Amino acid sequence: MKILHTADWHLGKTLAGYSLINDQAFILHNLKKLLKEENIDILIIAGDIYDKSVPSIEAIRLLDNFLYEVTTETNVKVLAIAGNHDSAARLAFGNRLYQSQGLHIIGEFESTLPKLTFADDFGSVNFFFLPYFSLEKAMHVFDLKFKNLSEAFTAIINHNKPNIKTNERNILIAHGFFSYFQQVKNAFSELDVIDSELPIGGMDIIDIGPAEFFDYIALGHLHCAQKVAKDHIRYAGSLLKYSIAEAAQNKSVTIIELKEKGNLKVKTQQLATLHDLCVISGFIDDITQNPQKYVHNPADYIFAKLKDNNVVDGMFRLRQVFDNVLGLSVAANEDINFDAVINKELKQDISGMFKMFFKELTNNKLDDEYLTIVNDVIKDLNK
Ligand SMILES: [Mn+2]
Repeated sequence: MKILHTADWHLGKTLAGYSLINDQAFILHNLKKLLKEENIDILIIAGDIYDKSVPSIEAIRLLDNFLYEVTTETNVKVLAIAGNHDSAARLAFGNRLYQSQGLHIIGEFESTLPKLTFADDFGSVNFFFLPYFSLEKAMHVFDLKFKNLSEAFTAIINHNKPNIKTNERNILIAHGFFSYFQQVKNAFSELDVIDSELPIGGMDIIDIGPAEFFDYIALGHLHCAQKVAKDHIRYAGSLLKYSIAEAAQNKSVTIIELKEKGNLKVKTQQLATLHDLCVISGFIDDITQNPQKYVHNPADYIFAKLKDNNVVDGMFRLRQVFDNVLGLSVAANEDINFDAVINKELKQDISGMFKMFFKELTNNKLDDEYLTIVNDVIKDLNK
């Protein structure tokens, strides 16, 4: 059985005012081609399918078309869960009807995880659906108090264990911030730290340990493709680069080839995109005179880290050479040591703080005439 694992599509997302809908349509078209080329049996979408709980019409149309084409043109079964960006109830609309078409969308979290079984030459493969859940939701569903999400997740796994045939192949689809606490514990054991001092068990991070017996865990939420300590526990990463911080990441989908129990092959595959997202660094004059030196496709999404200290019309000048400029930063602001500034500010009076604030915003000194006005205002306020 061949499974393609993706997550975090964030359909309908905008980036600095630019709609990414054409980029998303382009990459979904390529994903559909890949499903056919690779003879994929199962497509997993591990949550955050939409960017907003009430998605845009364009985003709904794009998903509707994609799902229609995949389920009618191929034999691929689509298995999807809701992420924290999705509205569980809205995403699940029609799901009982769609199941007969090979489309399984699980929106709402339930204590007994919905299970779906497919067979191949090696026997049964069971898929378990764990959509995004909050601590409150887990406590409500179980009618129990949990200290954190990790405790709730352990309860979910223990509750479902009797339904899991461990001699068969089992796959968990989940959305959340998972980590492997045992690895952290091992790293700290050398430092002679007692359990209660470990920097783990935070409210939001969930220990995947109790679920490691699954043959594969298809995760969504973190946008960088990665394994979680073990090769069979993986984040597929987002479909596209969705923030400037993701500019250096290689986006991919994950393909899993399941053979007999205990035998699986995992690989990642990149998909062609309409535009790349690039962070470039240089002086404004050089960038605008030699744009090809910085970006090979002028239509890419560009964020410019300018080495100049002060640029008045930077965005205007960048937009004359690049189609899609997301923003810029200037060297003067880059170099500010904010901790030092804050500590210094705390020791200053209000007019001193205002002088620094003014300098930070404008890169100019507040002249005496204005300073007198500011001081008068402060005096008035103090009365
Ligand atoms: Mn998420």
